Amino acid sequence: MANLTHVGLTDEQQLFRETVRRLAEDKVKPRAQEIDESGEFPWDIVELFREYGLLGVAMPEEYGGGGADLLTFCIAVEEIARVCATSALIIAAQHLGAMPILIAGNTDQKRRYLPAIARGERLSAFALTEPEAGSDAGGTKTRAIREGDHYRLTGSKVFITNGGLAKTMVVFASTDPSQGTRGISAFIVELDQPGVMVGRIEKKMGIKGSQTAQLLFDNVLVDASNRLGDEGEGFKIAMRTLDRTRPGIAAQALGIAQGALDVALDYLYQRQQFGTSLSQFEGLQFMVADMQTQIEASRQLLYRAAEIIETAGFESHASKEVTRYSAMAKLMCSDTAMRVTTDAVQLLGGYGYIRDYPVERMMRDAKITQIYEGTNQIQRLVIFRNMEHGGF
Ligand code: COS
Repeated sequence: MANLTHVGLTDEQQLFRETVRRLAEDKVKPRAQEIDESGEFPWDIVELFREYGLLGVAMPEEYGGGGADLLTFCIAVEEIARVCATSALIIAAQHLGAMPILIAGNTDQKRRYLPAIARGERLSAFALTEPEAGSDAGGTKTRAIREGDHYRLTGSKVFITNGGLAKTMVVFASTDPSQGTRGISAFIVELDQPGVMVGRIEKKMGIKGSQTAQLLFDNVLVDASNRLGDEGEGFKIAMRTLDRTRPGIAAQALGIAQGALDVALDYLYQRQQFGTSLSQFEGLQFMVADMQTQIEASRQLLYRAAEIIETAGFESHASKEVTRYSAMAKLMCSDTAMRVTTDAVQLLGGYGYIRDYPVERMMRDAKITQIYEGTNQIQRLVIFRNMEHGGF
C-alpha cells in the first residue's frame, strides 16, 4: 500500500485511514462500476458500512455513534470516495441528515432519533431545497401551520439525497412567511407519516447509485414536539448544519481527485508510446505534478477546516472562521476534483473516455461536488461575507 502518512494526523487517524483504505479497496472498489451502470442504490454497501460503524462514525458515543472527530470522518469519506463517490455519499448524507438534530435537538429528540441513524439502522435526509428555493434557501415556500399541539406541513422539496429511502428526515418549512429567513422552522418528519409522498427520482450525470428524489408533503401532521429549536430558528439551524457538513463534501471531492490521480499515475507508467513509457514525457509529468500539488493543497485546507470546526463544537454560535473555512474547503476541494478528473481523462486519452477505465465516472461524479450543499458561487459569497476585515 502507498504511504498514507499525512502531517498532523494522530497515530489513531493514520491507522483508521489504512483500515478504511483496505475496506474500500477490497469491498467497495469492485462494486463501483456496477453501481454506476445500474444506477441502483447499493444496500449491500450500506450493510457493509453499518457493520464497520461508518454510518455514525462521528456521532456521539452516547447515541450509538463512533464518537470520532470531524477529521476522522473526513478521512473515511475521502478514502471511500477514492474508489466510489456514490458509496462515500452514503456516509456524508447520513451525517447531514443527523446534523440538525445534533445541533438543535433536545435530549428527548436526540434519544428518540439519533441511535437508529448512528447505528445505520435508518437512513436520514436533509430536506431544504425546493423548486424555487435553491441557492436562495431563505425563499422556502413549504408551509408549516400550527394547529394546537401539531403543525400541518404542506409543500415540496427537490434534489433530496436519500429521498424516499431515508426513514427520518429534517424538513425546513416556513411558519411565518412575513419574517423571511427568520420565519423558517425545522421539523423531524418520518417517511411513513400520512401525506408524505415520494415524487420524481432524478436521472443524473454522476453519483448514479445515490437516490435523489422529490418529496411532497400534503397536509402532513407533525407533532410540535418534533420541531427542532424554536419557531423561526430553522434557517440558522440549516446554515450551522452546512457549516459542519460541507467538509464532508470537500472530503468526497478530495477522494475522487486522489482516485483519479492514482489511476492516471499507474497508466502513465504502464502505457508505452513512441517506444517509451508515457512517464518520460515532460508535458505529462507537469500535468501530474500540478494534479498532485492541487490535491495536497486542498487536503491541507480541508484538514485544517475540520480541526477548526471540531474545536468550535456543535453548540457554538455562528463563528465567521468556522463558516469561512467550511466554505473554502468545499470550494477548493471540489474545484480541484473537477480539474484533476478532467486532466486524468485527458491523460488516458481515448481510454479515459471509455467505461473500461474509471476516470470518466470520476469526472462525472466530481461535477456534483461543485453544486450540492451550496454551489461554489454561493461558497465564494459565504467566504467573502465571513472574512475578517482589518484583522489577521
Ligand atoms: N451560521 C449561523 N447563522 C447564519 C449563518 C451561519 N453559517 N449564515 C447566516 N446566518 C444567519 C445570519 O446571521 C442572519 O441572521 P439574522 O436574521 O439574525 O440577521 C440569517 O441567518 C440570514 O442570513 P443571510 O442574510 O446571510 O441570508 P441570505 O438569505 O442572504 O442567504 C446564503 C445566505 C446565500 C449563504 C444561504 O441562503 C445559503 O447558504 N444558500 C445555499 C443553500 C445551500 O447550501 N443549499 C444546498 C442544500 S443541501 S444539498
